[in-house]
Amino acid sequence: MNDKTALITGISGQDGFYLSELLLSEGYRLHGIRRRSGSFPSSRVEHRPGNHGTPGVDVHLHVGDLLDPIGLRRIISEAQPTEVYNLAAQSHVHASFEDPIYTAQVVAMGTLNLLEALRDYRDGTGREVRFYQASSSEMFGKAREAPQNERTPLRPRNPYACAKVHAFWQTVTYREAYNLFTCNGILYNHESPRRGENYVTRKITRAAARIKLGLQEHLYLGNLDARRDWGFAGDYVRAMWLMLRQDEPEDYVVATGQTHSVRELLDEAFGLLDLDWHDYVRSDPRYIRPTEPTLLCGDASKARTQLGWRPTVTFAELVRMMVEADLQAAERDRTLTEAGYTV
Ligand code: NAP
Ligand code: F7E
Repeated sequence: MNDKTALITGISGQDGFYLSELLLSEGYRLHGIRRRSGSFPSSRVEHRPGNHGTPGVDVHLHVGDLLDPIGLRRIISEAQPTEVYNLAAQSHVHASFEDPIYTAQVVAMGTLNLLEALRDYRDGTGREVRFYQASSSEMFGKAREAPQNERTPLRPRNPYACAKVHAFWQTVTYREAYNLFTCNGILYNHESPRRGENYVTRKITRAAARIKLGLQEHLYLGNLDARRDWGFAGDYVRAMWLMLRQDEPEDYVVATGQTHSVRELLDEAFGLLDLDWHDYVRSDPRYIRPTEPTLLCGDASKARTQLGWRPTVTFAELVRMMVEADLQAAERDRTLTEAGYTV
């Protein structure tokens, strides 16, 4: 594939940011889909290279929505992508209990809209397109074994995970039925300074920084005993890209293989700022979920051997990176607050 043109749905999200950086550094022409009502212009998209005509940087942002199949077809025929990365989703698990139908529409039907548009594009033009689907460890849900790998049965435990299971099997089906090059990356939690503020890692690192600078008094959390296999988003988008570089399309688990509890995350983040989290953290039952997965811990042996992928950032390094970024942001907020602005 000499003509490297990628289309990213969900480009304004965390992974969209890191994947854009990677693909631009690999010399891709880049097309991204952003929602009209979404976070644009915003710091999550606006700062990106190419938006303001940076010489030598080829990025085109399209207004679109996974729920608009006609718009998707128009964007695909304009972009003529050789690779499509489907990162768009209502990706918050707790929110999916509150908005199950919307979550299913975006995550399940949205993915199907995209696959159908790609199948017709390929059949109509004869151009091959490779497709990455952002599948999730949440699909393993009530797993009976840990660590999980590509052969572990899917037992989803929340509306988000059920919708991801639908999208997962559609991605497999389009590979087997229509000979499309489609891959599922079954990714475990991956975080970064660009993580949304309502996911537990970022909620904690941001609060720790703001408490340190006197901008916040308390932090309200749910289940502190929950454990996750947390890695760095910058590492994980590399695995996505590597999957589409293989001769055959397959599905891969991407994980660190190590888990930590929310308590350990608190120890690490507050400890970096010489704070004792017990003095600040309060329990709020609103953040407790109706169900939690059993132990989600990934076995990424296949990604290691076939893709040559491995994580480069440890849990402690990840938390440090996030705390440092949030401390800088909090310092900016404090300066603005002291100057009389509301932040
Ligand atoms: P994220 O930060 O929540 O980004 C999701 C993106 O999807 C945002 O850009 C959002 O746009 C966009 N979006 C939402 N609904 C849309 C719609 N109807 N049409 C078009 N775009 C829409 O998620 P992330 O952490 O980058 O994750 C990327 C993908 O990987 C998601 O599919 C997620 O479910 C999956 N995943 C994530 C993890 C993880 O730990 N991060 C693990 C496994 C799988 P707005 O900015 O307009 O809201
Ligand atoms: O929760 C517990 C919560 O919302 C992690 C998404 O990217 O990864 C993410 O889903 C744990 C849960 O991520 C709070 O109960 C306690 O056990 O950061 P989270 P998630 O649900 O694991 C998967 C792989 C995805 O695919 C998703 O798209 O932390 N927890 N107290 C809390 N969680 C939140 N959000 N807020 C709390 O106050």
